Amino acid sequence: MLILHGGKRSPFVRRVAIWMGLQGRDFERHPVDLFGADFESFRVRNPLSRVPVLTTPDGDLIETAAIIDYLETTAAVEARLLPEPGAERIACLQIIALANAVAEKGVAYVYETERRPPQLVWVDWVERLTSQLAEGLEALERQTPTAGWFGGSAPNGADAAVVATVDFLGTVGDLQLAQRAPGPLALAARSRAVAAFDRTHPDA
Ligand SMILES: N[C@@H](CCC(=O)N[C@@H](CS)C(=O)NCC(=O)O)C(=O)O
Repeated sequence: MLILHGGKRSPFVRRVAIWMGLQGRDFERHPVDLFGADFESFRVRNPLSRVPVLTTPDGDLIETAAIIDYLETTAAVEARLLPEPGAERIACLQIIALANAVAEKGVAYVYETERRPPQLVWVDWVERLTSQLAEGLEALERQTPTAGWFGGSAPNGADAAVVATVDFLGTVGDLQLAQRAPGPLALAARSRAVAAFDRTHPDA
């Protein structure tokens, strides 16, 4: 049995959870309290004490991209969520890269605005993150399909990444998602009809 370590809010953990759900895999979820009790003990799975970690018959895997590579290479061809090598795959991976970059900036924004003591918040850094998030969201907006999926008639890896990012940002202060990224928001709303997305939503 595969075990996915990490909580519901993390956009990286969620991307892996959606991915496994769309591939039809069984897995267990193990939440981890990295800012509390589990910080030191979790180093046995990831020396940096970060999630996601996927426990597999081949050992503990770290880093979302490497975990996804494992899931793709161990899945039957028809269950894969990335197109075959070529132009379509490059385009799909670029959407995933953009969604991932936006998620990274969102996580940095959360650390700065929710974790740092208020008297130590670096205002210029928050402004920089806010502008990077705005530009990244607008780039996602330009590329998101107005109906259906990035994957066409069925969701693919780009859908998993964009939905995970947008739903995570929905848990973060006021980033003006409705103005900046109505398309990705609508995609995330449509995705709730699919169990792999719905069951893993941060509110679920
Ligand atoms: N590049 C990493 C990023 C993972 C990451 O930043 N995870 C966050 C949760 S969203 C974490 O574990 N943070 C704890 C820390 O960095 O100390 C990946 O994609 O796996």
